[in-house]
Parts: sequence; structure tokens; C-alpha cells
Amino acid sequence: MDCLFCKMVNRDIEPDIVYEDDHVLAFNDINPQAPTHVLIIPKKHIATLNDIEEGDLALVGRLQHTAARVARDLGFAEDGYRVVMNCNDHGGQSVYHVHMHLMGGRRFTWPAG
Ligand code: IU
Repeated sequence: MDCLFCKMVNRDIEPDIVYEDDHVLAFNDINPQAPTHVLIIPKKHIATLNDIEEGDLALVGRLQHTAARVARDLGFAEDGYRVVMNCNDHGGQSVYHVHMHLMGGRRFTWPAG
């Protein structure tokens, strides 16, 4: 499958990994929007948030759990952080494999742009 993030899961492309287990992979974003900007992805290919099925619910929870774990490990859990998931064109999605952005190390504004 011609999916950038699947290639990272399969190590056809080598990501800058910060966390990995049997179900998820977390790696540094190539174009960081914060002092720390990590992408957390399911190893299973799911194109968009609209494609999540009942059987994926534990996996989606694992993405959030991994975000908190990485935030703790990198030392900004207490200060706080931002998680974002973009869906389709209006949401600003550019890579069609579900991913959670975890950004930390600075204060974020609201509403998001
Ligand atoms: P988006 O929510 O689909 O727009 O996020 C895709 C992210 O993937 C974006 O922040 C890119 O900087 C990031 N990315 C990457 O980390 N490595 C790559 O080779 C490419 C995009 I292409």
C-alpha cells in the first residue's frame, strides 16, 4: 500500500521513534509546530477518523494513552500539551493514515486556526 506512515511502520522509511509497542508507533514530526511535536499512529492502516470501526475503539484509546505517556516521559505532562487529529480536507489532513499530533513545550492559543 502506498502509505507514508505504513512505510514507517514497516521501516521502508526510518522514522525518528520516541515510542513503539505492538499496536502504535510514535515519532517526531518532520516539520515541528512546537518544541516537541510527536505523531502517534496506529500500526493498522486506518485512512481517516471517519473509517474507525467498533473493533478499533481500544486502539484509539491507546493513541490517547500513548500521548499522555510520551508527554510524561518528555517532561511536559504537568505543564500541559495539545493533541490534535485532523480529518479530511477541511480538517487539514495531509497524510491519510490516522494520526494524533502531540505538541508540547510551549503555551497554545485557542481557538485553533
Ligand atoms: P496532517 O494532520 O495530516 O496534516 O499531519 C501530517 C503530518 O505529517 C504533518 O505534521 C507533517 O509535518 C508530518 N510529516 C512527517 O512527519 N513526515 C513526512 O515525511 C511527511 C509529513 I510528507
